Amino acid sequence: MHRRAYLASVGGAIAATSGCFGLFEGDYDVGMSPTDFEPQTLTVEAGTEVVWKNTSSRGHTVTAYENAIPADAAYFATGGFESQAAARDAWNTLGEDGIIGPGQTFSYTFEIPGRYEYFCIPHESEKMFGSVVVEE
Ligand SMILES: [Cu+2]
Repeated sequence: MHRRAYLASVGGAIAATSGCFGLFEGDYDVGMSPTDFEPQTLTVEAGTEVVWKNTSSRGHTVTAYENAIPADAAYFATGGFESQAAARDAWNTLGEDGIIGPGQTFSYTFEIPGRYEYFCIPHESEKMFGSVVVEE
């Protein structure tokens, strides 16, 4: 069973009442402004599917830092790349491969506890970083 993370940044009481149909149930867990992931840090339980949505008008990526995820976790990146180098290469040589356009989503299910750091390739220099903390 995979659980969706629903707005971890709101209070527990509100989140608890959102159920299957509540006002606060979004269709994503992490939004993307022009230069930030929101929230920048999301904490979920193991087995949670996290959905990112590009809520801005700029193209972004969700690209894991392969040395900043748990050792036995699967690498993840928009575009389905299997390594950080492959994701960067594709972006640079294939023309923004792996991009998430405005309104598009990406999801990844976090099975292994630990801390996962990721970034957006085109806005790394603008410090567009995020992290997901996965608890047992
Ligand atoms: Cu970006």
